[in-house]
Amino acid sequence: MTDFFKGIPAVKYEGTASDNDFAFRHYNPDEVVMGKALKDHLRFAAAYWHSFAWPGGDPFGGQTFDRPWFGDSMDAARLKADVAFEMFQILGVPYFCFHDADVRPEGATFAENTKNLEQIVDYFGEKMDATGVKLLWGTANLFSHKRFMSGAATNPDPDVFAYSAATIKTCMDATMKLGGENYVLWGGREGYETLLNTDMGRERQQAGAMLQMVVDYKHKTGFKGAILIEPKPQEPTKHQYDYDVATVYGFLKDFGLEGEVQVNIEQGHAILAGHSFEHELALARELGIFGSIDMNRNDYQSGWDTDQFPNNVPEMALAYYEVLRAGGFTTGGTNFDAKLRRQSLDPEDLILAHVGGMDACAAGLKAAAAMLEDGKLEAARDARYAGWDTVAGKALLSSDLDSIAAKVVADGIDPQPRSGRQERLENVVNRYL
Ligand code: XLS
Ligand code: NI
Ligand code: NI
Repeated sequence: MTDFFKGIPAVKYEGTASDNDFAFRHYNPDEVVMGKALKDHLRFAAAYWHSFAWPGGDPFGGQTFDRPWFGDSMDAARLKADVAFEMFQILGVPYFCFHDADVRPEGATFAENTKNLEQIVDYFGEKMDATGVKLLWGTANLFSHKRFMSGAATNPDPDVFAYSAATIKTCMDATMKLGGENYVLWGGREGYETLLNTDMGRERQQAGAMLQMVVDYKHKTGFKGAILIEPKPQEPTKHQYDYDVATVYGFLKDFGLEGEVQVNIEQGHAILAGHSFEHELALARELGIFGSIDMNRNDYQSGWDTDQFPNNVPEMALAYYEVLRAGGFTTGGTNFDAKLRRQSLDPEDLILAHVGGMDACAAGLKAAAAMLEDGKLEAARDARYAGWDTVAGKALLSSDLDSIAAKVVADGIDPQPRSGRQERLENVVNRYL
């Protein structure tokens, strides 16, 4: 045991009457909702990078957090792992997620990076066996080091493509060794700053080739997890290629990979793309590529990826409504890709941020389940489209313009506008919150 979280108890469910900061009010892991325990619906994961690797900097100032594991040695990396697994246990999160660069010191060479990663993976393996904590997903950090400043797969320099492919291989190996349930590709700097120096056609082909190699490696190694792309419209590059769910789907179709790759949708990225989170979730469901979520929000005034812990229950209810309509998670889960505010210095801030996020998600999911089970919203939706379930409605879709035109005249078709009843439906939603 380290003494980082000294005095902080394991967080338990105490119900809404509790006055204890270190308690869940809504997240009762074993409570059964729609035939499934809450913990199996939500499949919470803590993100290693923001909680343990981020020093608290912003564009105007550097490190604010003093963590005993900050440093570039294997001893520091092991101490970081000790503390991380202590946090997972205090919270009772069943999963975690990591990038290679979060967990191992940067080596002088590629081979040294790989050796450092392998050592930490073994260390994680022991800790996972001892605690029962599992890996939701692994990923490669192909954006922080300066070698990736012009992209990874989409870099103008083939050597960077090679270095990136090799790094992805080591991270997929690490993920497989730890029984990870997914492998995520977020296009960190896969985008451009200016078209004046960018060959977009080549960069797209390079990204497609890299993704094909990832899928081939999955099949070659027998990895059972899902490959997930995480869309984001901008930041760090001015224009990211994986802009949103629709863009990713177009890309997958172009390279024939729509049956092989799904999406990890982040709440804040959806907002940056000018969508709501539920729009992105619903579209992914309809396209058959829904995989997992990063449940961290942005500040609505600032316009960049502030990665705050989620706390807006009405928003989460609408999001989990779409997740439940998709049939819930299979390999995916709810990852807190969220960081503390840089003034939140204390170890207990890290715990309480997750407690609040987990509780808000649980409250949102329960509200969503109640909305779905009551069926009022679905009944209203069905009624709105009922015409399409009639024989005449169905026949339209396989007809042709000539026949339809003749029918409109013969039957005297004269459509009458009907209310969309939006406010009524919004009122219904508020009854569950
Ligand atoms: C950054 C992304 C990143 C991915 C993992 O905005 O959200 O944290 O989730 O590389
Ligand atoms: Ni993000
Ligand atoms: Ni993310």
